[in-house]
Amino acid sequence: MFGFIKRKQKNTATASKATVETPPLSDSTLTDSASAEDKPADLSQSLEKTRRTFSDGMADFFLGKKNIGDELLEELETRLLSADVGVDATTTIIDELQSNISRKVINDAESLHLKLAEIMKAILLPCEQPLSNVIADTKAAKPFVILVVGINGAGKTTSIGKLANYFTRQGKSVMLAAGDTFRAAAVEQLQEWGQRNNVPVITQGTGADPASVIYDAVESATSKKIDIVIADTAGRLHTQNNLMDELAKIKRVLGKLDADAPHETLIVIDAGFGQNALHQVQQFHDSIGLTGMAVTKLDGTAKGGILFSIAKTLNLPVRFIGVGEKINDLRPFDASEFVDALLE
Ligand SMILES: Nc1nc2c(ncn2[C@@H]2O[C@H](COP(=O)(O)OP(=O)(O)OP(=O)(O)O)[C@@H](O)[C@H]2O)c(=O)[nH]1
Ligand SMILES: [Mg+2]
Repeated sequence: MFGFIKRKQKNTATASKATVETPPLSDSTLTDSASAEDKPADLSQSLEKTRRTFSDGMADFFLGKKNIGDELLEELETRLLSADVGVDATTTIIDELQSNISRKVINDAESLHLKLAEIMKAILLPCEQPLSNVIADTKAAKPFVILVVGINGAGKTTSIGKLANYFTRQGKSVMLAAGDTFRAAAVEQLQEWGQRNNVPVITQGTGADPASVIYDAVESATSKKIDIVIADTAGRLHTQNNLMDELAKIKRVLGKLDADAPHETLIVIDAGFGQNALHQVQQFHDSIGLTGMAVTKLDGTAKGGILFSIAKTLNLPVRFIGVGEKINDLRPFDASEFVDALLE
């Protein structure tokens, strides 16, 4: 630990990258812009593209106009697969429906609808482990450090902006760390989110060492008794190995301040990537170890069934889902609400 601090002090003395804290705006500047965006999107409307993949053409079945039997199950199977529910989860759903039909537990459209919802919720439920519960734990670290990772364009920086909003609404104090020092304009993008949320942003500019930026942020948050630090990271470096090495270094360096930090390593994935997103998650998990996921852009894709694939193949909590570009379009993942919105 001491060796690191000595090295760091030496670096700081010679480095051209000074740490800068962009302070929050004054309260009066913020009120108008925050209240203008107060209305959260309606979930079933946001999930419309995926919902239509499920329900277009199924209305006759659900309204009881067609017989409940093999034809219906085949149709449903096709629809589940096209929404990227994946083979495993689809098989579970169809097999369970089949057995309930055989045992006459399902005998009309209503019982079919109810059972389908019940099976789908049961698949997703293990992924519903809200991050706010973890943070609310009396033993939770302060500051609670969230390291946000993922490939470029997945929605990391935007989700950090939304997360800052979510936590400040809960009365938590938040600080952001501009750890994407690779992409030009990434720092400014995060600073804008900081201003919109009225929270400070720690930066050292483009080209700085991300581990140093995030270390400084956590140190500053500790002295200011800030509740939560959310750190942005680059999505692309020259090679994928470079990226993983950089993320591993950030984790190592943070560990010198607090052996348990980062307390959450959150991967952001774009739902539109479908099954490919699963490979990404596995790769990051194998390299650096993840503790949770945020699945974004569910509003822009018909592949929202990816959540079921995630639940079946990855043993990781889905902390949040992103359903739009507005500041409050990120919500804690709720399995029951999600399935109801899909089957509405
Ligand atoms: N429709 C929609 N767009 C989103 C959502 N989340 C993020 N986006 C958009 O996705 C684009 C990329 O988002 P960023 O937050 O910049 O992605 P990033 O992962 O930080 O990308 P890099 O910094 O390049 O690694 C932006 O245009 C966002 O507005 C979402 O839930 N829904
Ligand atoms: Mg970014």
